[in-house]
Parts: sequence; C-alpha cells; structure tokens
Amino acid sequence: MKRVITYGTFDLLHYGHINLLRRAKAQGDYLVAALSTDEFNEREKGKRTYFPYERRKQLLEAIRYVDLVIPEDSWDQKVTDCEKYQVDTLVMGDDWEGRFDFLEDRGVDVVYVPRTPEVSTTQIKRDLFSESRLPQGQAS
Ligand code: C2G
Repeated sequence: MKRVITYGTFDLLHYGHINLLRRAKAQGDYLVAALSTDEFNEREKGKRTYFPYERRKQLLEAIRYVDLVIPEDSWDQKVTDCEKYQVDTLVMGDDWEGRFDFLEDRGVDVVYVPRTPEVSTTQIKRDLFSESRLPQGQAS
C-alpha cells in the first residue's frame, strides 16, 4: 500500500483543493490530509479561517480521496508525520515548489502538482465583497 500525505488549510473548500486532493490520491492508495489548525493558521499564516477546524475537518473527511485527516499545528511536523504514517510520497501544489525537498533525504518522494490557477479562497472572499461580482467564469 502506497501512502501519500498533503498539508493545507482547505478553507472555503473549492475545486482547486479537490483537484489537488485527487492528484495526491492518484500518487498512491491511502491519503492523509494534514489540516492546519485554527491556531496554526493565525500564528503562522496570519490568516483567520472562515470555517473552524472541526468544520474544515468534516468537509475533508467527506471527500472520497481522503482517508485520514490529522491536525497540522507546526511547520516542523512533516518528518515525524511521514515516519508515523509510513508515508511514501508528499504532494503539494507547486506554489510550494522546492520547499519540502528535504524530505527526499528521509526516503519520502516529494511531488509538486500544478495549482488550479483561477481559483483561490482569497479571490472568493474578494469577489464576495466586491459590488461588481459576477458568477465565476462570466466576463465582467
Ligand atoms: N491549491 C491548488 N490550487 C488552488 C488552491 C490551492 O492546487 N487554486 C493547493 C495548494 O497548493 C495546497 C493545497 O491546495 O497544496 C491547500 O491549499 P491551502 O489550503 O491554501 O493551504 P496552504 O495555505 O498552501 O498550506 O505546511 C503546508 C501548508 O499547510 C500549506
């Protein structure tokens, strides 16, 4: 059984996240999603999530590609996570290109997959707060 792990906030879950999770699962048979806690997000990413951890966890657990959701509360837990969950491959979007290559030295394959370019949680929030918002995909 090939085991894969990925990390993220996954707030306001959207199809870019789903593309990532699908591509991560395609790298193996079992996918662990390490979900940033509310405290980690605020302390380390300087962002407040719309949904709290338990709700974001509930959403991730409903996704067919995800087999286990664990908390991410430190930048430094990836090595121990990969050992604890016997991970073969870490998958991240390519906005993280190069950032986790150190795991290769620990026998973990690191794969960066292209982000889905046109969608982001930040853009969703911007659109929802702007007056001239049109449903996505319509020319403004
Ligand atoms: N992603 C994507 N396409 C998008 C948006 C996100 O492929 N349009 C990917 C990101 O590259 C990441 C994952 O989806 O691999 C989760 O994205 P975020 O929730 O924004 O997570 P992030 O803030 O990148 O946190 O330790 C790593 C961090 O926890 C990653």
